[in-house]
Order: sequence, then C-alpha cells, then structure tokens
Amino acid sequence: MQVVTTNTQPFDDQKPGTSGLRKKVSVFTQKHYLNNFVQSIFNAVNGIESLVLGGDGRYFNATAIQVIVRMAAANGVNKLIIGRNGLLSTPAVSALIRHHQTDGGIILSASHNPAGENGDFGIKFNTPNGAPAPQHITDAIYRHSLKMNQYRTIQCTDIDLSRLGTFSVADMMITIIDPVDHYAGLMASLFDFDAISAMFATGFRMRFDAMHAITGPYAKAIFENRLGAPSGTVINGLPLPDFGGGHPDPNLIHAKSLVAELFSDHGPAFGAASDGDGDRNLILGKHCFVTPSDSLAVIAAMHEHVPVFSGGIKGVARSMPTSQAVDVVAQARAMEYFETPTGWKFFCNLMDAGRVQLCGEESFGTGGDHVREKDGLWAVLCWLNILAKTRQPVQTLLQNHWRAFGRHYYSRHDYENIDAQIADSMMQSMLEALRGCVGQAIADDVIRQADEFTYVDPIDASRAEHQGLRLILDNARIIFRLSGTGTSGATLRVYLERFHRHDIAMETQQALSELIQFADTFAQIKHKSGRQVPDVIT
Ligand code: VG1
Ligand code: CO
Repeated sequence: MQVVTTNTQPFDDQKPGTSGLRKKVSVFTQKHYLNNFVQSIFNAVNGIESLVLGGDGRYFNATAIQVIVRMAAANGVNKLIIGRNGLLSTPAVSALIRHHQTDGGIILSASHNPAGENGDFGIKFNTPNGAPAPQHITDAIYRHSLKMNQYRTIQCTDIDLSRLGTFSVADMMITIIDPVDHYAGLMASLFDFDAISAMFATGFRMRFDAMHAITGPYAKAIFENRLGAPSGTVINGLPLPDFGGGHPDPNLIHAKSLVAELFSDHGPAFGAASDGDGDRNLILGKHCFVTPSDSLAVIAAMHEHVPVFSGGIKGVARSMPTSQAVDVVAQARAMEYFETPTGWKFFCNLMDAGRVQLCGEESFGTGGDHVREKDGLWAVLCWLNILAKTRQPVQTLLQNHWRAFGRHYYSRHDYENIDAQIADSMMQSMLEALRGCVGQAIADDVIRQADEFTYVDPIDASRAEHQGLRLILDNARIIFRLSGTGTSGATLRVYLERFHRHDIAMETQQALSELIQFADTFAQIKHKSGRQVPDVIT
C-alpha cells in the first residue's frame, strides 16, 4: 500500500460547534480543508481501527466519502462499514457503531441546514458508544487542526458505493451495507409493530414528510412496507443532494404544507416529519401541533404503552431551554430528572450510566438509550405505539396530559444572521444586566433568579460553561443563547415558557406576550439588531 503524506497548512476555523463542524460547501471544498479535519480526527483519537461511515446524502456527501475512505486506509483503519451510496441517517450510524462495536463513526451532515452547492456541509465524529464526541475530544480535534501540516492518504481509484458487499482497499476491508436494514430491525424490536399494523388496518391514516432528506427510504421501509400504511403515506421520500431546494427542518415554518394538511378537515389523523439527517421529529395530530417539549412529557407519562420502556423509566433529561413539562411528569412518577446544556452529547454519559432512558430537546429532538443520538423515526414510532394502544386522537391525549400535569406554554424565537459582533455585544450587555433583573415583575410573576447556565456532568464532573442566560420566575422562564450550528453570522435564540396549572386555552404567542415584550426590552433586540420580528417562531 502506498501511503502518501501530503503537506498542508492549517485552517483556523475548524472548531466543532453544537454538533460537529458545519460550514458552507464553498468552505469545505477548499483544497485540503476536509483532509485537514479528517486527519485532525485521526490525530486526536488514537487507535481508530474500525469505523462506520455515512451521511445524509447532501451535495458533496459522496465525494467526501471517497476522500475519507482513502485517508482511513492510510491511517490504520482495517474495517470500514459504509451505507450504500454513502447514505446513513445519524441515528442509524449510532446504532451501527454500537452493533458492530467499532471504534467510532464519521457522520457527514449539516442536519437541518439547507444543502446543495450553495448550502452547508458538515462532519462529525462519534465515539464507540455511538455518541457525538464529547467536548474534550472535539477540543482536541480543534487543537490538532490548528497545527496541521500534513495528512496521510493513499492513492486509489474511487470505490463503487452502489454495490452491497465486502471487498478490500489496500489493507482495509470495506463492507457496503443496506442503510435501512439494521435500523428497521432495531425499531421492530423496540415497538409493538403488530399493534401499530392493526391500527393501520382499521383505516388509520398518517402522513410522513421526509423533506427529500435521509429518512425517505427508512420511513417507506418501516411505515409502508413493515407496518402496512398505504403507499403515499411517506411524501418527499426521495433523498436529493439539495433536499429539493427546501429547508429540511421539521417545524411549523418549514413543514408548512404538512401542517396545512393536518389542520384541514379532511387530513389524516397523524402527521410527522424529520430533518436532513433523520434525528429530529415533528409531531402533529388533527388540528393539533405537539411542541417537542410536550411530546417528551407525553411520552414520559405514557411510557407504559411502549415496549421500549418495558423496564420502566428510571430517569429523564432535557436540555436547559426545553420546557419543564417533563420535570412535572418525572416528579409525579418518581423518576430522576436532569437539565443539561443544548446538544445531544450532554445526555450520553447519563444514558451510559443507566440514569436516563428518555431525553429531549425543544429543537424537535427526542430519543432513548437504544442509540446515543436523537432519533426522529423512533419518536414517531413512540407516538404511533401510544396511539395504537390508546386509540385516542393526539389532541385528546395532549389535553388529558395538560389536565393532569398543567400546561407549559412554550415558544422559541430565532433572530438569524445577526452580525456576529452585534450578537456578542448583546449577550455581553445582558450578562452585565442580569443581576439587576432579580426581583423585577413580569405580569403577575417575579424574576427570582438570573444567571448564566453552567453544567457540571453528574457522571464525570466535566464542566460546560456559557450555556445560555436564564431569567427564572416562579412560573415562567426566559432564556437567551447563541446558536452553535449556523454558518453565517450569529443566530440569537430566545426561549419563552410559562406554566399554567390549568390550561387557559389561549393562543401560545398571546399567552407569552408579556414575556416576549420583556425579552425584547431586556435584550434590546429591536434596537441593537434592527430586527422588528423574529425570523422563525416555533
Ligand atoms: C441546534 C439545536 C440543538 C441541537 C443542535 C443539533 O443547536 O438548538 O438543540 O442539538 O441544533 O441538532 P444550536 O446551537 O443551533 O441551537 V441537529 O438535528 O444537528 O443534529
Ligand atoms: Co439533525
């Protein structure tokens, strides 16, 4: 085998964010850019001999796979498992790493960010437990990237990614697998497929929007082929390199037509969608949207209906900005509950330690301990399983939940592409003004605590600082943080939450209006960013 050592120069912008390294395609396609980052992974993580490799199929996916194949062979990998055509959803990669006990995996995705030549690309390393690399590893990768001066590769022609089977390149054995098979089998082992099939057989209808991203083939295999949902249940099911020009972020804005269908009188009983890489989920009922925070709480409350949780739920975790709805369930059911920073990696130590079996983020992320990523289709199957067992409409389940546990009105307002310096200075001014907030009233509530969130991992005591600013009232919270996944400018996220013991049946933005007003004044959003309204409200 001819290993070629190529001289290069470091880039200074390869610091992984909330979920790996995300950049514009034009950045990733610069000469040596991808090579440098991949070499940084091999340098930072010693002894990678086996890997799972795949991505969400976006533009540059297949090219990047060929680059990584050559570099893996040159860096001592002897076993490489790749999804056919380079495709694998994020949760499927996590499942495969665990199943084949590899030394990790590389996921090519920028998740919900738009794709195509002018879109975004991303790369992420997952560890042998299937989890996104923890902070100390991403820090090490970044440090290596800053002093990168050569990378190792081999010279060989492109491999054929379209044919299933095993072959070798240099000293490395490559197996091309069907991207869906193992994952679909795993799902069948976790849920009551007979009960769900029986529900479809009675005429129950759902619509799943794959948004021309990775979940199309998975959703067709599971919902239509295995569970007997009519063909056409899955829409936009063909993964396209530019996701059909859309924005595969499953929320009320970007899944507009699905939402419209569910809110029409003749729509199906259940609607769902996932994102670019298959780890997010949107849950809709007839005339009804389930916020991700509520979805987490409902699954926790109704987990007895789902075989996944036949061992019970010992603990649950949510990211800090996620509403406290699940905490209320945990208190009532004597579960441990945890609050972690934004980003799935923070849940994984708790899962490994057996402390939590269900986790969620307000950003349409829900998952269990079957893998170490959030899992869009898994969350949809949780809901289908609950629906199959209760045979009640989503809206009824949600209203019953609010009756039992109270209702957390919740919304996130995003101000996108703000000048990065302005955004930083907004955060800084707020930080300085935090202390003065305590004691101030908002409507009939009072700010009791105002601070910057620092997390100390209960398992390994690692610390994560600067994880968002919080204003905590008796029955409400306002949270500010800057996104760590964007690729141009800064995105300010404002998270708003207000608890009512009894549902006041008010429209969400109206129920939150005083908090929204206070947030705008406190952050001086209009004044400093020049924005009159948020770009995205979910
Ligand atoms: C966003 C979400 C966060 C999520 C992350 C990755 O991060 O808020 O909850 O874990 O995306 O999601 P940020 O830093 O932009 O707020 V995805 O579907 O990449 O894998
Ligand atoms: Co995603």
